[in-house]
Amino acid sequence: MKNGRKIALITGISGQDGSYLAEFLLKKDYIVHGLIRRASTFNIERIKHLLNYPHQDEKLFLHYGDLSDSGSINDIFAKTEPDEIYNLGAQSHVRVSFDVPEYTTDVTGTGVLRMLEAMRRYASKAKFYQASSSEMFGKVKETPQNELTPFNAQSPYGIAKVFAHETACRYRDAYGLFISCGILFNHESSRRGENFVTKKIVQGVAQIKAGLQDKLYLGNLSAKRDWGYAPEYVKAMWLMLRQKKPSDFVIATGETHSVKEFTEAAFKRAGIKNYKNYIGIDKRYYRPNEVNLLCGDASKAKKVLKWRPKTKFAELVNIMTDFELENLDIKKLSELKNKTHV
Ligand code: NAP
Ligand code: G4F
Repeated sequence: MKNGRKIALITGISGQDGSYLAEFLLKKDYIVHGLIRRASTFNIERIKHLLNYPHQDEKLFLHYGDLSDSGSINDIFAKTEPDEIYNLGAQSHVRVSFDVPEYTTDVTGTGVLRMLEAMRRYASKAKFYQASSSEMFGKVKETPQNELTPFNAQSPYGIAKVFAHETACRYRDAYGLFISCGILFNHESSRRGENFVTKKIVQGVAQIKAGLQDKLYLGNLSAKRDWGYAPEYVKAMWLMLRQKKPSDFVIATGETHSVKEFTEAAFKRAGIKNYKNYIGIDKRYYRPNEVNLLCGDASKAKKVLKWRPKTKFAELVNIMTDFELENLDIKKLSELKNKTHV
């Protein structure tokens, strides 16, 4: 605490969830510290609007560090003295984790161990949120999946998240630390990374609508996901740290839809008929192991956290598609105004 205000430390603050969470906590008058990586371009597009929020000092601070580097993590803990830690940083792309398995294991798995060790040494009274994932359920053993469903991870990413999750739970038991894990199912928004399927689809649809692209190439269209809306999911993270006791919670909508359904709905929203004419399959986007079906049961979160998903599939597709259509490059659009697929 500083001057009666809570201090939060967020890893992954430059990502989709980190940006929404930072916004949410700043509105609640937290002092927010974020860990960012050095990149050749300044990688804070999603949070740059928060840097002077709300035009006062002492609100948002960014620190260079890396989940692969214990020294930087320890320094940030010692320097910032957080009350709440939200560990969202990860190499979070499942397909890419097959290309860089060792790196993914180090950042997404061992990185969590580094964070927990730092917490044990420098912030043992703090509360810790671990970003666990429905990808841990992998080839699912039951449907829908809840907090007791056995894990069966299929990717280096999923396996790293299982390691991270189990380590977080054991640190909670062994050292009496307040550590809660949110097992979040897929959640999307206009801030979603461009190489995740929902964002790729809506961007492709907008480009096709504008005549800037002929076809959208995808991988496995039959995979099914439980897709929710990211801003609602970061509130659940915060609610988990408001409880008397730490625990694990599934956060999901309880609905599952295929990639094909998402694609069809996005083309429909853009007013493009015969969507199949604009879709191509590229096997490069297939994974060595696929997770065919995810569908979450968030009953525990509904009961204990009083959390509920508000935005369901159809509305999510509309929000994401409308954003891309509204943000099309107007100049290019006017050059191409005679082309139409409607
Ligand atoms: P995201 O947009 O990919 O953001 C990942 C964040 O981690 C970025 O800020 C990234 O920094 C940072 N990061 C990557 N490697 C790092 C490293 N070596 N050291 C420090 N930071 C690093 O992911 P997201 O969708 O916001 O997801 C947030 C967390 O929830 C992740 O842990 C993800 O695995 C997990 N999760 C996500 C979902 C989902 O559907 N979105 C579902 C379940 C769990 P750069 O900006 O520099 O790349
Ligand atoms: O959008 P995706 O890449 O997300 P995925 O693999 O489900 O992972 C996301 O959700 C996890 C939670 O379950 C998070 F933990 C993780 O960090 C990440 O946020 O792919 C969704 C589905 C897959 O089945 C994939 O095979 O879409 C299929 N797909 C089909 N064509 C594609 C494509 N995925 C991508 N990225 N690109 C395609 O062209």
